[in-house]
Amino acid sequence: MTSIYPKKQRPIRDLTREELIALDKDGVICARGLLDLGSISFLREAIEDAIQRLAALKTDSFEIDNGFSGDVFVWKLHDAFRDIALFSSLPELAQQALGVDTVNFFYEQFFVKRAGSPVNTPWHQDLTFWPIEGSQLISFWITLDSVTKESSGLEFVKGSHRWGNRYKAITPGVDSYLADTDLPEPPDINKYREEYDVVGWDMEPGDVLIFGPTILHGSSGNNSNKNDRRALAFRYAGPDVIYAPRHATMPLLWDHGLKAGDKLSGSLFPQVWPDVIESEISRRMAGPELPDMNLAAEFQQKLIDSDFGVGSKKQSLFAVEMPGLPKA
Ligand SMILES: O=C(O)CCC(=O)C(=O)O
Repeated sequence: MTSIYPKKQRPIRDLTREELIALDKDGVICARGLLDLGSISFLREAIEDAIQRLAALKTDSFEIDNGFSGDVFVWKLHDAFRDIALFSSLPELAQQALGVDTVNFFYEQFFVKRAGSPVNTPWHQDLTFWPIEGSQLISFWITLDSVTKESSGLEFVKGSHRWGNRYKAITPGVDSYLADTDLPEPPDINKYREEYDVVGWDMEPGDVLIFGPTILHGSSGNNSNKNDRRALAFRYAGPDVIYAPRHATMPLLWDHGLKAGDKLSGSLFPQVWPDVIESEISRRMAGPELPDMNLAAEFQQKLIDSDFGVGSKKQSLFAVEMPGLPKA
């Protein structure tokens, strides 16, 4: 049967055996020339449009001053993000990187640091931010601009995906709610750089960083005074990844119907490989889906109850005023 949805794009090249071996061993690779420049210019337009629209909607909870902006799950609102997430070559590349039979989309996130933005991304692992568990997770970090270490190229501690440690989740701007765990702080990589195998690459649009959920990574502020650094991460999951809600993890503001222990699936985490499933994506294909205001209110109430709400001493970056909810 022919699909009524956009045709899946094939990768312009497959991941090579050498790249897959290096990904397993080092925990990260820079895959050169993996995306076509058409997709990059599509994303450039989309990201600027998304930033404008999100600013107007005032839903951008990750917006921090100083030339940094970021957001998550923009694919629910913006069709260009949706089409890259579901129908670009990324699902097939995720299948190659994970070596699994089925792939679900987890979410995407953008990190824009305008020229001169001092906002750094502290060293962190991704898995501790997320209300999930599992090992079959892969992120594709896509730059829309030429990027060097000076302009906030992402750096990694090679091999740290194998250390077996979990560290406190520390975000740009250092969110108090996400850091509210007994986990230890990540090691001070910047202070003791020579003790670690730190790796980073100068990149051109089309090059993609591919990495797993437990590798330590981070970036400086954008110290270039002329080049913006606009990056997006698209993240995919294999079948061993389950929903595992915990305190101090990224809120999910769209109804997903999953219970703790369920495999990621459904309308928030749709299957994308070998094919999309119509019942999972038909609502989104019919139009944008705004965050569920009841879930947003529930999350704000949780922040208030645990002393991270608007006006509290520990106020989280996620805290926003909502009608009907008390302030601290
Ligand atoms: O772009 C950045 O500075 C952070 C990216 C990141 O931490 C990620 O994609 O997991």
